[in-house]
Amino acid sequence: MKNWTCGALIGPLLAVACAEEPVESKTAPPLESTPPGTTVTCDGTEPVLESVSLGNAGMVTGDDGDMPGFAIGLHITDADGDLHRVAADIWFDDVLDGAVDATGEPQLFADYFDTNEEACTVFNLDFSLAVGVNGTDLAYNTAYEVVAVVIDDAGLRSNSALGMGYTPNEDGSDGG
Ligand SMILES: [Ca+2]
Ligand SMILES: [Ca+2]
Repeated sequence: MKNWTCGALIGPLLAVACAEEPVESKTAPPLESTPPGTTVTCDGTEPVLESVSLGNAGMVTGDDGDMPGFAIGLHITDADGDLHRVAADIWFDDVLDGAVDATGEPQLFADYFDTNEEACTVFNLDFSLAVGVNGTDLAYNTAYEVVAVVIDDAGLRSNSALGMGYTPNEDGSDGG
């Protein structure tokens, strides 16, 4: 299992930066190494988004300085192990009805992130986006429903999954 945290800002200047959390790797043993320049195709199974969890990501730094971060955690599995590169589409709303309209363009697109793991060896991935809360695109201390779809290295899309949680307060303390 690998855990990754990415910072993201909603808005026209969307930026996503990721860092590996210092957790023990429990992924399967590496397969044969891949010659440089070779495009690897895994077995072509679709990723499965097991759950979406929301919480407080702590303070994140954006163009306007530090702001509280809304953590969107994605727990992903994929039988063909091609979670070594993943991307995600994310939609959200603040109407708590158990659904989010995900038919239009995603409000947040986490572009492909490379774990630098060997191709076809990442079967489980916890991927966390830290989204800056500025009080306008996302309100402080407000319950949101979030729907995400993840995309594996081959471009195959997962099921959509929904989570609900509170954005942090303006001072970064837990909302709710
Ligand atoms: Ca796959
Ligand atoms: Ca809703």
